[in-house]
Amino acid sequence: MAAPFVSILMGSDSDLPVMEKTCQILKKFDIPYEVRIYSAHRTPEDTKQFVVDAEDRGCAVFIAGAGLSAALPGVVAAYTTRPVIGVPIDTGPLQGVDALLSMVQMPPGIPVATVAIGSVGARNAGYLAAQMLGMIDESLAAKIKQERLDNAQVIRDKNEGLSI
Ligand code: RP5
Repeated sequence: MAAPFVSILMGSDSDLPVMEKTCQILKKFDIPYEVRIYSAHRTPEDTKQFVVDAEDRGCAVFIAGAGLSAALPGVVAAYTTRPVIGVPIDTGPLQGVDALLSMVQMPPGIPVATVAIGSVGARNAGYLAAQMLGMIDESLAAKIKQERLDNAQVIRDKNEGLSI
């Protein structure tokens, strides 16, 4: 059976600089992923077909980034029972607050695990997906734990180096 993978969707190629941060995290943990541009508003039928097909092919977690009136993660969540993580993109006059509220206010029964606006959220989307896959992959879970230990040591070392 093929390894479970993550499908990353974004509403526009203009979202790519932010969503690349998600890819970097998945790459670091050797998690297979695919990246596609699908818009809930501009290509609704294609979006539905992609989600249904990706689930059939073994997608374990969907990550969807979108800006403005960001319907994409919610639409993805409507067509799958796999976990969906939403990344609000910091674009437009409201700088992602509009996208954040669109994603976080899902109706009961159709959740979207919404992370922070922009690059920080995009990175955490990668970590969250990794932790989900870590539930069925012990070596992945061990890598994530080791990174936490390493990061804690970096803070301790910084304390040692403080000179004020
Ligand atoms: C959203 O509209 C996209 O996710 C993007 O954040 C925003 C602007 O899209 P473009 O006009 O740059 O294609 O649907």
